[in-house]
Amino acid sequence: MPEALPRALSALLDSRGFSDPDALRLRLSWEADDLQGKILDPSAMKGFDRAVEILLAARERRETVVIHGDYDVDGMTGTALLWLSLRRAGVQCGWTLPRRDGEGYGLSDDSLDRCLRGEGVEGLPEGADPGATWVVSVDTGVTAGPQILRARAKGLGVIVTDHHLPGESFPDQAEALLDPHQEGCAYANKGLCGAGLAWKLGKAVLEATGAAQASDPMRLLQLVALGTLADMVPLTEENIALVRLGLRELRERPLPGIEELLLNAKIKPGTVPHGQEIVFRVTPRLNSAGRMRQGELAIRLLLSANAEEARRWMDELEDLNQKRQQLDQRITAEAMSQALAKCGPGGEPPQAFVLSGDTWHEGVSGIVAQRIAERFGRPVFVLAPDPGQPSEWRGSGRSVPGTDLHIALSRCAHLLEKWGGHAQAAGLSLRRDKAEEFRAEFLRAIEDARAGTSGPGPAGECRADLAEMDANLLGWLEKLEPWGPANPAPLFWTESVKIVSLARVGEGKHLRLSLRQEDHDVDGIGFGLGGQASRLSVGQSVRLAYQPEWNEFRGRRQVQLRIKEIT
Ligand SMILES: [Mn+2]
Repeated sequence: MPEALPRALSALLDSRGFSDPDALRLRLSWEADDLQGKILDPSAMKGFDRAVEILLAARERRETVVIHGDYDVDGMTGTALLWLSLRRAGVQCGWTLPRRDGEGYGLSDDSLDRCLRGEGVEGLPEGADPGATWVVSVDTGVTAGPQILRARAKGLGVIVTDHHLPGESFPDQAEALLDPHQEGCAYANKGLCGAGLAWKLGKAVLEATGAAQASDPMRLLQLVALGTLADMVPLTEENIALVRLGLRELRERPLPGIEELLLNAKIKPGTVPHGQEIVFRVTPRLNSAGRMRQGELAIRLLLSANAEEARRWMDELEDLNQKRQQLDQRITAEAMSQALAKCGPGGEPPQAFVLSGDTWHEGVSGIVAQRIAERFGRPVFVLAPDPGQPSEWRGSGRSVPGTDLHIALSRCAHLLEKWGGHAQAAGLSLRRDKAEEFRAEFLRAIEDARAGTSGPGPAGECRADLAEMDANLLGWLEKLEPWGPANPAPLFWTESVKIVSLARVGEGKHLRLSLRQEDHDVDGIGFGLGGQASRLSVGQSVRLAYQPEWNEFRGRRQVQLRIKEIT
């Protein structure tokens, strides 16, 4: 197979370090057998066997197990699939999410007490004692040591499944702690997301009870694919395999709720959706429920038993989604003007931004921070009032490539009530009277983090000719998907490209170009590049960095370039 690869693809894979023919073949494979071979044995994970043992014993003793999720897509898909698995394995279990008013995020004293009392727990079998003996967290819990200790004193055992980094140390108060990042954990895929971890736990319990054959855990990978893509975890080999298998399941055997979701997102039925379609059209619909702190809606949709039920939950989700879009627009505009006011006289941005508003909503902080970070190329925290804690801000942070938010936050830890996250995205709780101090300390930490990193050179990872951007290459590139962290969409570059025509489109924000290299013509679109029109002219020779893609217009399908940089 490798000899049939187009030159530009070989060069790309070479530059990414895949030159071994076997590794290459697997990297491009969507065959179920190849992909299943990439799924790692979970018993290498510290705490894993202990967690399975506890759940099997709880099943024997008919003790109530409550799955305690969290509000993002990863947490919600993980909660849904673990419930489906444990129920099929015969465990007496229900699920819950933190309550909207007052419980905060993750495992809290209030939410654990509520599990003990059996309040607000959905999905329990009829006649079951609603009060929990065990709580299994999904996608949360590594920062909840004190809460777990307190619950334990009241007779509630906690199994933590999480993939985040803790604030200071991992909670050894848990009966079992599963997090690939913890010290002494031999599990090789440190990029596994919360839903992936929950899936492995559910599958192991199903296998141990002999129910795996009948209940088909592979089908639930469709939920793991959503969680993995939405959480922006690095696309390691195992994660790529989980996503590809899950995307196939989405097409071949969608759950009723997923089918409704795909329909609503206008994904063509019967096709394997692209990762990008999932991230831009499918998961945001689930996310809106979580961000508005009504994640129950999303989970009920995912657990719908039939199309009729799924349609009902989908309608409610759509209403919520529209409310969220309105909030998003208003807060983005306000945050943008705050950010502009902090720029220097020549428009140069500060090292980082900490923006806040009393009428802002935590449900859109992350997306607003993302937009500001992209617009200015600087790390951003967006702070909104905490609905449960009037004296505190809740913040969502987004960073830019090369600047580690987690390290910067760790330097501010003494000012924060709660914090956690990754290099590129993080969250925090902060007392209002500490906000100014935090702002100053955070800017200093970011300044130090950025010192010594040189400015970016010209963009592009692989040189190519425009003539190479053809249907054959695009077909091969699809096989390399999904794109995301650690497997970015390839950026090609070409020199000596002549501008044949150029026009500003979309109220002047974007740039549409006709381009020529030797006798090869191709169209290009540069989103957000409208401002560069004034320094470009027809006939000029430029260097381009771009991603090739399909453009469908009036039934005609042709290759176009999505232009990222013109120099
Ligand atoms: Mn997660």
